Amino acid sequence: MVLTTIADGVLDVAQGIYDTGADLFGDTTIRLGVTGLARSGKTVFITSLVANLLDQGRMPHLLAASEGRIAAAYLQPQPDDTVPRFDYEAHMGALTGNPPSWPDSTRAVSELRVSLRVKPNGLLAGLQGPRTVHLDIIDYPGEWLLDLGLLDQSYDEWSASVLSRLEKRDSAADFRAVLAPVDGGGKLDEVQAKTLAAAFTEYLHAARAAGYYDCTPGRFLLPGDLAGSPVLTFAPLPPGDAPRRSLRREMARRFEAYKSQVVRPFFRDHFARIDRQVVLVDALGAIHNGPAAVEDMRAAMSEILAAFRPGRNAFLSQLFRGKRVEKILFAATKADHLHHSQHARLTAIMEALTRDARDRARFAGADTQALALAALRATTEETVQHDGSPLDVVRGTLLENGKQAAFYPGALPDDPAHILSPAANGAQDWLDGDYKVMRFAPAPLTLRPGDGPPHIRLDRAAQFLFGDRL
Ligand SMILES: Nc1nc2c(ncn2[C@@H]2O[C@H](COP(=O)(O)OP(=O)(O)OP(=O)(O)O)[C@@H](O)[C@H]2O)c(=O)[nH]1
Ligand SMILES: [Mg+2]
Repeated sequence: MVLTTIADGVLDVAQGIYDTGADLFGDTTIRLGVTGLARSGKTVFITSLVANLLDQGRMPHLLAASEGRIAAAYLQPQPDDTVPRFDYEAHMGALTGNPPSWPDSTRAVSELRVSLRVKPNGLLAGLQGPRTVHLDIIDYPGEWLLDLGLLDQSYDEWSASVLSRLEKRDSAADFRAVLAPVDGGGKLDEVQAKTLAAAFTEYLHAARAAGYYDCTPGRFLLPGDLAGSPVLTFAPLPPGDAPRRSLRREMARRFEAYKSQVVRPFFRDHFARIDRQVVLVDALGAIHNGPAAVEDMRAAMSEILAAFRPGRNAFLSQLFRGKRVEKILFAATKADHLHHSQHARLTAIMEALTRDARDRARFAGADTQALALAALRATTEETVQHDGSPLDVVRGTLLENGKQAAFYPGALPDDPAHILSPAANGAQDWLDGDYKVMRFAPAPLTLRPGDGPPHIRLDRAAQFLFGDRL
């Protein structure tokens, strides 16, 4: 009797440890996913977050840091041997170089482990020594999440939806011309298949450059080591017969191979193991590109976020088996382009942009928050006189010519509906004027010992994402 009670108790403790992600040595592991569409700021976010965890002088809102409980922070070999390491040193080297530059664009998934020795707080403070918390940060392109939608579609369904979308797009003119004479029921010709796939890939690049986000299959844009392989050598075809050895039959087969050999493994090996997630959004960039870009981004965001509702998809539900992403942060990046007097408006736009998706994620039990941040602050704020009245501007070094400039991007509306409604209604231009963006170079850094790079609200993001586990 006594024995079983004790044994059960031991099991309970073991189960409790398992639930908090701790292993038998008492170490806790948190897997933090960082995603967002291309150029949304993932690499800069991770680099600055890691630098600010190694030196916590600028992290007052990360409670464990401000309470002085982080005894040590260091980089360690990551646990996954087959995933490329996030090249922290090279990215940090670029940001702190002379002159500083932005890190190169990254094309695939990568991972980094930061380990923290954390002293307990509260009642346990005097009784226990420090614990180790491993933060495994995984950088992956948001475009890969868009591929989840492919799993529910047959090749014909996918073709029909892609072809109807690209009918109206100028960026697809070349692909339409290549496609027009093709007979999908005819015999497979590898040269023709390649030509079609290449023209389709070019269209996807052009569409993305034009501000569209619905550019799947994601690996066509970011092929990595799959470039040129059959899983990436297909394109949509109009409906019709698909006899044996026909082009259409082979395209459909490759589409299925893409799903089973590219999409599913990503979700299984990376996505399903994430505990906490930050989704980065270059909302200012989209606003600058106009209403169509905002609406398109909103649609892409809600597609992306569908991946966080495992119930929607049989394959995902099976992968997650009741486990869930516990917290999701939606962050508008590059907020240093705006004077802080406008940050609340940017946050409100971010909240509105992701409202649908956030309501559903909350329903699935995840804790969500929206925030405007700058992972690396490249500007300073000032107030200038303009036409006799004060104007809040930011000042920085322009990327294009290295000159100093004061910049006023336009006033974001108090009510996010003024951005989202014209976008949803297909407006061509903003009614109330233009929103500009400028690209600033990173500012030269002279860091005091103990300080990481300057940022805006990165500490609040960290507190929301994993502060509760430190
Ligand atoms: N001013 C400012 N610009 C930023 C900030 N973060 C990113 N940027 C700009 O956005 C660009 C893209 O940032 P990255 O971190 O490389 O974006 P990414 O999402 O990793 O991009 P890909 O790897 O190409 O998908 C940078 O080159 C900068 O110009 C920031 O905090 N402040
Ligand atoms: Mg990157």
